[in-house]
Amino acid sequence: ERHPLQNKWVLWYLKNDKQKKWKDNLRKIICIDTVEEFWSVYNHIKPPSRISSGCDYMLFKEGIEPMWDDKANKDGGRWLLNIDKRERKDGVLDNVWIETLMCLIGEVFGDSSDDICGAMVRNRTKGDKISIWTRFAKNKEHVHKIGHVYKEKVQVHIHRRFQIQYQSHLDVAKKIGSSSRALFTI
Ligand code: M7G
Repeated sequence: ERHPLQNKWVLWYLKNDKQKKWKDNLRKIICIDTVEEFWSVYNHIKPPSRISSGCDYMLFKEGIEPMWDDKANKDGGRWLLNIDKRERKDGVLDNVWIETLMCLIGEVFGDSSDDICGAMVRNRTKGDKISIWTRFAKNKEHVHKIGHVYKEKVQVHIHRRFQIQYQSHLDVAKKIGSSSRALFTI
């Protein structure tokens, strides 16, 4: 029996090859449109804690590329969660990532779910990160709803006080990277 997901999702992988441009390191792995397919893919690939440093996984709605200049992302932003390196041994990164994937495919954001574009996880020596990308940074109501629901969901896995920050892709792209200004913090 097959249980279709409400949306079709594409899993992407970003390889860390510094010789190449960012976009040339991006690979589409597979399109996922049933619950069964989701678990078979999930069980088949390495968890984010075990991919090489500098690599990313992304899960985005079919038709949206996991980059700032896609038309669905250009006016959007991300809720960013920094995960402390010391939490690695407790499995926090992998647990929060699967929770994040469940939020996406489970469409837990109610009438704000349409504003979801996707999510990514970055394995970095300087500190791992997970982010949820939303369509319109100016759509405060949806941005807040998504942030609050998301924080509540991941809270279960993080045994410390933490905050998540919302940044527009425009600000991030203009860079000073992760230190770009946050529009909202919760
Ligand atoms: P990072 O250390 O993975 O994340 O660097 P941080 O900046 O949040 O700390 C991200 C880097 O990847 C950026 O500085 C860009 O060079 C590149 N990059 C990331 N994204 C999502 C894009 C994108 O959408 N387009 C392009 N051209 N580069 C990107």
